[in-house]
Amino acid sequence: MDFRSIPADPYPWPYDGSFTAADTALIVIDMQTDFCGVGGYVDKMGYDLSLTRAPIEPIHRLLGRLRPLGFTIIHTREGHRPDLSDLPANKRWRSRRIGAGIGDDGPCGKILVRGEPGWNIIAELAPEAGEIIIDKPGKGSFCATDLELILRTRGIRNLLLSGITTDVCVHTTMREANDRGFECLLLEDCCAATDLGNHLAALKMVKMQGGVFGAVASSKQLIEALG
Ligand code: C5J
Repeated sequence: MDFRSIPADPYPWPYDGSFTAADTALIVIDMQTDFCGVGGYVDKMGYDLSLTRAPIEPIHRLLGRLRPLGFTIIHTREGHRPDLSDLPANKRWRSRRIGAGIGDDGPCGKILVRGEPGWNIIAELAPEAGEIIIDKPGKGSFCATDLELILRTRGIRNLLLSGITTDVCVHTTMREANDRGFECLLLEDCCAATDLGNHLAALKMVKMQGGVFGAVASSKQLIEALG
C-alpha cells in the first residue's frame, strides 16, 4: 500500500511523493534505562528524567500503529563491551569528570555496558520478536554497526527517527543516514533531549537550508496519514 507524502516541515515528506511499509523503517534510538530510567546514566548526571521519558508514550502509540502495517522496526542500544575494549579513553574520562563514569558501577550496574540492567531497553518499549536490535558503541547508529547493510538488504529508503537524545544520538544518526541518501523524518514528539532548548535547537537545525538533514513532523501527522 502506498501512502502519500505527509505534511511536515519544511516540505511534505518524503520528497518524492509517497512511501510504503516495505521501503520505510522506524528507528527507536536508545530508549534504555541508562537514558530514561531511575539510577541510569542520565539520572546519574543529574538531568531531568521527565524530559527523556516524555517520548515513551508517543513512541508506544506509534509502534502500535506501525507494527500491524508491517513497517520495519529497528531499536538501538548505546553500550560498550564488558571488557571496555570499544570505549574510547576520552569518552570515559569526560564521563568520570561529571560523576557518571561509563564502565563504572552505578545503581543500575556498570554504566552503559552491554548486559547490565541499565543498558536494557525499557519494558514499555521492549522489542518484539523479529524486530532488529542494533548495538552501537557510539552516538551514531551507523558507526561500527551493520545497520546500513540491513537497510540496503531490505530495500529501505525512508527512515522515521525517534528516541533519545534529539541533540546527540538521534541527530548523529539522522546526519549519518542523510549523508548515505536515506530520506529522513524526525518525529518531534517521539524524541527528547536532556535540555529542552537543545531539543528545540536540534529540530530547527534539521529544517534549515530547505531541510538540510530531512524534515520534521509530529507522530500525529504521521498516524493521520496512515489512515
Ligand atoms: C548520549 C544518546 N546522549 N543516546 N547518548 O550520550 O543520545
